[in-house]
Amino acid sequence: MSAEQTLILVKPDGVARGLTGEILRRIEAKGYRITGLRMLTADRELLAAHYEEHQGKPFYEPLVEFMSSGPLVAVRAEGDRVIEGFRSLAGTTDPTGAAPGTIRGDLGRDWGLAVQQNLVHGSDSTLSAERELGLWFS
Ligand code: RTP
Ligand code: MG
Repeated sequence: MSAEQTLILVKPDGVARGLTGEILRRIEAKGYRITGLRMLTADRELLAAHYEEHQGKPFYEPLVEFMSSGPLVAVRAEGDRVIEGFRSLAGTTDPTGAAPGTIRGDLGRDWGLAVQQNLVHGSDSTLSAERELGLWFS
């Protein structure tokens, strides 16, 4: 049986702030294996597919704007229950409310910004992990 896989993104704020290493360190320290790594600047087409479920929402445009604003790092990570486990490492969407000890709680910012710059994305189900890994690691 192959281990579960998930798609993690270190968003442009994480790369710009020099937190890529710290975020990868937390993923590995937890015991997950990094099996794919890519740095790229995402175009609107890729982001439209990635954020399909959010199209039409008020934060969609600023989100795509932010996500295409600079390089990001796409990570394929593997491990037992890694999808749920990474969401837990990341903390809640809103960095102000995210628990200390989580990536967003310790390092994320959301004040004075058009959209939450919450450092990371993690797939939220096996179905979305499969879909998103296909987009970023085809
Ligand atoms: P992600 O997809 O990035 O792992 O984050 P998530 O599941 O916690 O959040 P989701 O609801 O999927 O939203 C995707 C990203 O959109 C931005 N967002 N801003 N009201 C807002 O300003 C708002 N809501 C969502 C965040 O960057 C969020 O991570
Ligand atoms: Mg999400």
